[in-house]
Amino acid sequence: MKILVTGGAGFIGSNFVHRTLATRPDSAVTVLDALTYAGSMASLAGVEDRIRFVEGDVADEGLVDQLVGDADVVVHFAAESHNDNSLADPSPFIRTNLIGTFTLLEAARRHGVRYHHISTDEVYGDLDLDDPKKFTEDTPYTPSSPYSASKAGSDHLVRAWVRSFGLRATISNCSNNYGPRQHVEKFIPRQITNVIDGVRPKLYGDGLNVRDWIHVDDHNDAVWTIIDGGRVGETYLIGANGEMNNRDVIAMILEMMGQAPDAFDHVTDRSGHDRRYAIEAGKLRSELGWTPRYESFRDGLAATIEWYRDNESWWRPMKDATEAKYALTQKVVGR
Ligand code: NAD
Ligand code: TDX
Repeated sequence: MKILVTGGAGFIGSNFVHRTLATRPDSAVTVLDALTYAGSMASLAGVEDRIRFVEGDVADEGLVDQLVGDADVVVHFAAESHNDNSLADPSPFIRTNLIGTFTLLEAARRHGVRYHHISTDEVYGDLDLDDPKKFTEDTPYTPSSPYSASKAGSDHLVRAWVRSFGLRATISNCSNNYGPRQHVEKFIPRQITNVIDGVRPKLYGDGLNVRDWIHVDDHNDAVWTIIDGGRVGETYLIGANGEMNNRDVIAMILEMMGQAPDAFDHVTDRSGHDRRYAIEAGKLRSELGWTPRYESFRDGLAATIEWYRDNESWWRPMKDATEAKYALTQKVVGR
């Protein structure tokens, strides 16, 4: 199968490429990635010789047309992905997440190519901490940030292309991923690398915000399950019952790294900060038989800490610039 992976030099996309080559060695993988601040060839180390890498923009119509025309399936990971950045400057989010998706959809329509769209649970807004409900495929869209609104818009484009043009597409909306090769701007890698550097972890607001954690390999296995067996036109939520509040995650990281569980700083809260995400993945489990392999968040987190300890050369080049950016907007407000 010839697979076009957009965003394959980013966190989830690069893990998808590694996993695809390990589990489906006959696949012909092409990666299209613009190598923004979030993309790195180092994330494809060890497989560069087994893939075709194209540096380019998903909003480049001519390039996208050529690459999509040569594929059996497109898996679209490329995006501007960080909420904090979308608050500082929404414009690249509109261009990449909306115009980029539109460009890919048009090419997939012209060439009749199967398309899988990678999206997020953030399109559903947030839940109260004591709400017994979780997000399902029927939850209304109420995105909070420029990032989540741009992802919501891209999902709507996909649905319109299915209904109006008969595009053979599926969508998945996944919860928060963790694992190797995640940019140090994101919550878990930021705290792990801070502790390695002797810096106190940084908690936004009261830290009671809940995220529903899933290992990146479980996400990517679910994506393959949907490409293989999902019904065209359908949306599948992906999650692994990993709800935990940020304060508890920081305490776990500190404890696993030999520090006191309260050795963190409270910093300025994120504007519009979503309170809680929680996924009900029953449709994916019952219809397609998917189950996560990582049963213990603690074990997955321990392996992730180990990866950052062993791969400082991967994250060191991005650490100072990331913290310098945060320093412009975040102040320590308590200990
Ligand atoms: P990431 O920021 O780590 O990687 C994004 C990749 O896309 C980078 O390699 C970057 O260079 C590339 N890219 C950005 N703009 C591009 C453009 N215009 N053209 C081509 N390439 C471009 O992101 P991630 O965390 O790996 O997220 C991947 C996808 O998964 C995104 O669509 C995101 O919305 C979705 N998602 C992420 C999570 C999560 O927890 N990280 C959860 C659910 C869904
Ligand atoms: O230093 C921090 N301290 C902190 O308390 C950072 C960077 C984050 N946080 C909080 C904010 C969130 O409640 O941790 C939580 C997780 O933050 P992020 O890693 O920025 O993720 P989130 O905003 O939840 O979005 C992530 O999951 C859904 C991905 O970045 C998105 O791409 C995905 O769609």
